[in-house]
This record gives sequence, structure tokens and C-alpha cells, in this order.
Amino acid sequence: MFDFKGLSNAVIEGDSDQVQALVKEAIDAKVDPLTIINEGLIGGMNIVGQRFKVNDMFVPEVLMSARSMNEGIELVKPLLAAGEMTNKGTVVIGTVKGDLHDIGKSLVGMMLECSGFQVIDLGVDVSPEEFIAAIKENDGKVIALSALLTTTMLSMKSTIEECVAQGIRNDVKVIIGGAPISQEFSDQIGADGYAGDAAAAVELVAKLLENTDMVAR
Ligand code: B1M
Repeated sequence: MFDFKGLSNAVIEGDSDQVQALVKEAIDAKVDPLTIINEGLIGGMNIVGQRFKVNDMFVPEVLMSARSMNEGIELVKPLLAAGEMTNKGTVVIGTVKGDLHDIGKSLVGMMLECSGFQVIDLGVDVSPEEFIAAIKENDGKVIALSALLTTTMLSMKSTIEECVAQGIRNDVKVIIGGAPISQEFSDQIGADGYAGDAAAAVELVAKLLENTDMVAR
């Protein structure tokens, strides 16, 4: 039985060497790659989040934890299916304006890529105009918006409104996600769907592009 608690603790301590050693051990023991990410790496980051909230951890420590988690994810990445060579559709992803959190967004992007979608990652602090410019430029069919702050959630609504204003709302699907986001909020702002985690985001994109003429563009 692999020691997920040890891996989570290494993330909490921001001990990159230990994270990498334990991830390699898990890979050698043929532990399912998604379980390594969800139980070990994200499990640790969730505890970091709780400690950050009660001022038991501070920004530099949180960043060390995030870095060590990312280094672990990099080792697991090649195992998450090679991805299909054909493009199942182009997804433009980013964290919305005013928001600098990119760990979850990058995870979603990586999983989409591994599942055969072409992913254009615009990074963080992305304005509605930048999302739409990228969709037009790349003939993309899905805008994937991530937000971690309650104060930036409304930028998701602005992005949808900008799609309407620029006359492309019927040509794109907009999906949203991030810790403060819910299905209720998605319905409220008129998004096409909400996903609670990276695996659900892949399923959602596949479902939204199913039976449409939007694929492989
Ligand atoms: Co920030 N931060 N942070 N932070 N930070 C939160 C989000 C917070 C909940 C912490 C807390 O108080 N408990 C809180 C928000 C409170 C609120 O709005 N209600 C908070 C705050 C307040 C802040 C600052 C304002 C702090 C300050 O400066 N006073 C500041 C804001 C900066 C800014 O953005 N303008 C800030 C800064 C930072 C750091 C820079 C230190 C760092 C970010 C580093 C980075 O991303 N490169 C950071 C971190 C790391 C966190 C916590 C601790 C962890 C977030 C994370 O990466 N989780 C976070 C606490 C928490 O969430 N528990 C917190 C791991 C990641 C894998 O999960 O991102 O949720 P997550 O992604 C998941 C799902 O949500 C989903 O899939 C992912 C995988 O399962 N998902 C999607 C995400 N995007 C999706 C998109 C989809 C579908 C699913 O479709 C498109």
C-alpha cells in the first residue's frame, strides 16, 4: 500500500526532493497516475489551503508547496495517456481577470491535452477580450474559465456577455470551474457547464462537443 499521507506531508512541507522521490516510488509501484495526483499531491495542497485560511501558513510557504506539487505533477504527466494525435477540438483556457491562481487551471488544461483536445493556455489574469481574441485566432470551440476568488467570479459573467456582444455566443461553449464555483452559479450566468475537477472538465468538454459540428477544428 503506497504511503499517500507521506506524499501529502511532503507537499505541505514544500519538500520538492521528497515529493519527487515519493512520486517516483508510486510510479514504480504502478499506482494509478490520477490517484497519485488526487490523493497524494492535491490532498496535500488541500491541507495547505486550510492552513492558509487560518493563518497557519503564509504566502512563501504556500508557494513552496505549490511548486513541489507541480514538480510531482510533471513526473506523472507523461503517464496520463499519450493523448490522441487527432485534435478533438480546440479549447482556450485561462484564469479570469484579476485572478492569479493557476494550479487547478493548468491541471485542467493538461488533462484536456492528454485526452486529445488542442489546448491554448492563456495563463492568468485574462480579460474577456483576450479570451475572445484567442478563440477567433485559433478557431476554438470551447472557452474554459477558471476562478479561485469570489471577487473574480464575476469576470466569468463578463466574458459570456462579451461573447454575446461580439456575436460569437452561439459558436462557442463556455465552461467554468474553480473552488468557489458551483452548478448554480453556472446556471445563473448562462455558462454551458460547470466541472468540479479536472476529470469532470474533460468529460464535460467531450459531452458538449458531442453531436455538434464543432469538433476537429
Ligand atoms: Co490564494 N486564495 N490568494 N493563493 N489560494 C485561495 C483560493 C483561498 C480560498 C484561500 C483561503 O482563504 N482559504 C482564498 C480565496 C477566498 C475567497 O475568495 N473566497 C485565497 C486568497 C484570499 C488569496 C489572496 C487574495 C491572498 C492575499 O494576497 N491576501 C491572493 C490573491 C491573488 C490573486 O489571485 N489576485 C492569493 C494568492 C495565492 C498564492 C499566490 C499564494 C497561491 C497561488 C499560486 C498559484 O496558483 N500559482 C495561492 C494558493 C495556492 C491558494 C490555495 C491555498 C490553493 C489553490 C490551489 O492551487 N489548489 C487556495 C485555497 C484552496 O483552494 N483550498 C487559495 C489546488 C488546485 C489543484 O485546486 O485550484 O481548486 P483548484 O482546482 C481544482 C478545481 O477547483 C477544479 O479542478 C482543479 C483540479 O481538481 N478547477 C476547474 C479549477 N479550475 C477549473 C476550471 C474548469 C473546471 C474545473 O473548467 C474551466
